[in-house]
Amino acid sequence: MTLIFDITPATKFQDSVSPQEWRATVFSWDGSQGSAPPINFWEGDFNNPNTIGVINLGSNTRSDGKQGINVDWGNGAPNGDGNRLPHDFFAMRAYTVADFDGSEYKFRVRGDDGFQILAKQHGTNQWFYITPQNQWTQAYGSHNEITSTLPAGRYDLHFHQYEASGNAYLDLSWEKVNSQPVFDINYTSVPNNARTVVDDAIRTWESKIRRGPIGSPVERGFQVAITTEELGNLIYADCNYAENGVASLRLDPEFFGKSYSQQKKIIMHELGHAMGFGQQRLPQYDRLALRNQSDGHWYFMGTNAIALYGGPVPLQENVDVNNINYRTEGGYHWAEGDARLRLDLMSAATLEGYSDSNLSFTVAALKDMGFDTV
Ligand SMILES: [Ca+2]
Ligand SMILES: [Ca+2]
Ligand SMILES: [Zn+2]
Repeated sequence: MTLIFDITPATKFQDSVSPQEWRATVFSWDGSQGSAPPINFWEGDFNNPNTIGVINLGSNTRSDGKQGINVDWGNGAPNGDGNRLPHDFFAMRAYTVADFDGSEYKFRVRGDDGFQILAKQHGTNQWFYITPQNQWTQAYGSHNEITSTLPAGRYDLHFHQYEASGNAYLDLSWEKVNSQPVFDINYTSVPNNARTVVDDAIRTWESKIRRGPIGSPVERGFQVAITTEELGNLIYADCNYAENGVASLRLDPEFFGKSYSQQKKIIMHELGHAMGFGQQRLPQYDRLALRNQSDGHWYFMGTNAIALYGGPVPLQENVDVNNINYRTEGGYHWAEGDARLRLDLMSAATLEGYSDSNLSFTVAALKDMGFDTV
């Protein structure tokens, strides 16, 4: 007699998956054809002849709270599902919904055996490659860290992964790169009645400056320590350059007798010094504030400021204040005698009320110094 085995072809299956979970289509691949499956192993998706089925890899929020996935199947099959899935020579194409806000994100990934990370923007269907396009990346030991800036929007964040033999795992996460605030204020002994105006001045500066000169101590933000101190007649405040990442802003008791608008201008002005305006110890300023050899006067020589002014921008040579020992001679304010510069924020006279329209020469100079201005 002949015994006939009725071989039932494996039935492809599709488990249900929500958008906040990882939907993975699992494929088999032929290990005799090479050490890794072809990069386009997934083409046709569910209709590919090597497709085994669609599984749910779980939430896209990991147990550590990060976005991504962290699975380790050891020697076993994905999800420990040895009834339906192989433990070697499989590959998968998985995706979940992810939102990005247009800023920098850091992706961290390690996997066994190889992987590819890519994202498809909803709406445009445009692809973005987090790891290099059309190739497998491997990182068995420490994580690969990749910084990527995707246009703001919603995406299907994909990973492809293959397993030859032995262990299989994938540890993938992404998070926003923390950018420090430009000003990180440390109120040491400043009275409460100055906090509102200080916060206001800082918010105003932060709306105009994204970051300091690359490589400078104020590139990615700095601290300002605020104290009150007797500074002398007609000196309302002073501030050094945040050379070591910390600036000391001192407020004279006279400061508190000024109007809100005057106080704001004074604080804005002193924070300009904290960032390096007029500070010869900041090379990005010092190289642009120069004494003209033929007329003996000081000028600011940055191209943006020159374009705005229509020539070298005159700097104040002597300021009628004393005991400012961290400045050196010449060139640390706009020339007060110049009608167009007199009201600008970084002229030495600061007793007018603050106005957003009196910032143009100062902002042009910061741009010349390498600040990323808005
Ligand atoms: Ca395995
Ligand atoms: Ca392996
Ligand atoms: Zn000043």
